[in-house]
Amino acid sequence: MNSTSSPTSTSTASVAESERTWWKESVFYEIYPRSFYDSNDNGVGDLPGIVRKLDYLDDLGVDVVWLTPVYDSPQADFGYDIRDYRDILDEYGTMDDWERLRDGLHERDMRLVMDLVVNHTSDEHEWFEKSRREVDPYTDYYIWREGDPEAGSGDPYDPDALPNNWDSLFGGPAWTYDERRGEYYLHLFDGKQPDLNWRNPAVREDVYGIMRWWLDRDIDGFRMDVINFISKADGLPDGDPSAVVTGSEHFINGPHACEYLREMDERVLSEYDVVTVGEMPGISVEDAREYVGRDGPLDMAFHFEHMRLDEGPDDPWNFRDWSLDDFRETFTRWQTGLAGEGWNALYLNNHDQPRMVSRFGDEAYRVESATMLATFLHTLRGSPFVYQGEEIGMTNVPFESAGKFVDVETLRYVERMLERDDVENFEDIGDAVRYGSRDNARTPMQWSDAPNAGFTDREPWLTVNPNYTEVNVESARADPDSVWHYYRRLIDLRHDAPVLVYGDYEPLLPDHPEIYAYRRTLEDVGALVVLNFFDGEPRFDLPGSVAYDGAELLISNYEVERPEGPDGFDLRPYEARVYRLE
Ligand code: TEU
Repeated sequence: MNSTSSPTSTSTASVAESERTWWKESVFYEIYPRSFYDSNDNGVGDLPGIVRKLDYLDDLGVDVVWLTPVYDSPQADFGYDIRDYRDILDEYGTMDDWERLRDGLHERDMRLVMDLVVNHTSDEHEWFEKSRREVDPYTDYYIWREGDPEAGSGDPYDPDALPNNWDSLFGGPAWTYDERRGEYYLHLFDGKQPDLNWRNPAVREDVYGIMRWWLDRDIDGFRMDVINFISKADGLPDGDPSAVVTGSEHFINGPHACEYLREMDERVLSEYDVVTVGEMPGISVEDAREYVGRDGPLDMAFHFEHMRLDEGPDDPWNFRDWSLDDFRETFTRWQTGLAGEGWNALYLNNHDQPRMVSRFGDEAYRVESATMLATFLHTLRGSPFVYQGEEIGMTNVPFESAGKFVDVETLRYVERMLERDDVENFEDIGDAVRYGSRDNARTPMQWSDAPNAGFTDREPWLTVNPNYTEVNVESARADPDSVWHYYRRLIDLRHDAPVLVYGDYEPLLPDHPEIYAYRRTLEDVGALVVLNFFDGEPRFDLPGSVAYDGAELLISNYEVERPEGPDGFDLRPYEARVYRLE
């Protein structure tokens, strides 16, 4: 079904040497270790499991693996709550296993990026345990405030009692009262994830020490968790109560965030040839220029604007349809806004988001829409991030009941909603939860049609998607028309076509209701990308500005009969085509 021709390689000589770096030319692959592969049959994925799958990653052709947290942790937020930054969670293996993974990647010319989670720690981290007992130097390692636990009703969680009105991103107040210390501590996420006090230079010094410890173990970079949340506004003022997350204007891109990252760059990062990707909810293109622009401290940023397109303006769980106009406008703004300034980190899903096929594609056209979206991801200016399972077109999960969810954000939301008078039972919110829950992304990787999708021989820690009998690596690899083989071709194509990496981006047909088309240009080479985002069959009329004569089809997710008309062609549902233009 799919056709590819081999791209006539262009030289990269036309890209200024100063612009070229390995990470711009890399395809990244995100691994969520808990769900990747279980080597010791306890139902939980682990590091030796990843080691066994290294040839799989090599065959796929990806260049860099981003490993989400594998550190020692009580797993309240599955690793984003770290108890010891210099140790591996027992369930996942040992430092020796980690070294085998790193070496195995390096032997295959792949790189390893670790997750740096330093906006907060676990409440079981030694620093916090000492901080709550006011043991120096840890007393001010976290953000403690007195509040007024006796105020109002005498309930320490009476809104009048709390130090301010900020919300946690997982819902409920961002403050927890600690009986022992007699004060509240700030946590922008779960109560088991207290925020570090970045104003304290000793905290920053300790973070840099952790970074050096890993960098000296020869890693190739960091993905930095909510790194634009590390600075909180002076005096922690009340936030606008009408905001989706109250207080967020006082901690997203806070006053010293960039300054701390510059210090981190000077003190640590500048000494290593590594890549840094900041996860930055709530940043605009202008903010991104400060963080990742020419003089910015980091290399790339994950922004969230396209993740918000189907979320309600007041309640993110109140999902609505996204529109192609907004989608194209958002991507175009980021493509042009960072042109010549910075580099995009491109993604359509990750371990926190619904599966991209179920969100921006169509499960009824699973293969077509997965490959169309993949074509989009790999032909924009920036570095594509593939999330495990995306390469076989994994979808959202038909969770049977409320009891099947395990993610803290989802559970908190369900709890909160069930307290409301207008929600009688789970099924009243079931559709939203099934669509939006982070658990969709976290079900086990589907390796084969064996029981539990070949992920484990025991009961897995989270439900397996029942479609594993059809959607799995083994059958995808056996089928030349599968999503998996298309990803391989696309990754090869991007490696061989500098125009797809470095070329300028120019949207075509900016108002088309179904087609998203654009041109990439690098010196005298162009690429034309035409994507049908829906299940209709629109005609693509070639814009007059595009010199299509002699265009060569580089990749397409349908068989394309040549020659087509000189002024355009009809598209099939979710069809994607990329042409090379002279
Ligand atoms: O996510 C940050 C973040 O903004 C999430 O709250 C995200 O928007 C939300 O989950 C979407 O449903 C990072 C990590 O990727 C996430 O797994 C962690 O839970 C969070 O930080 C706290 O460390």
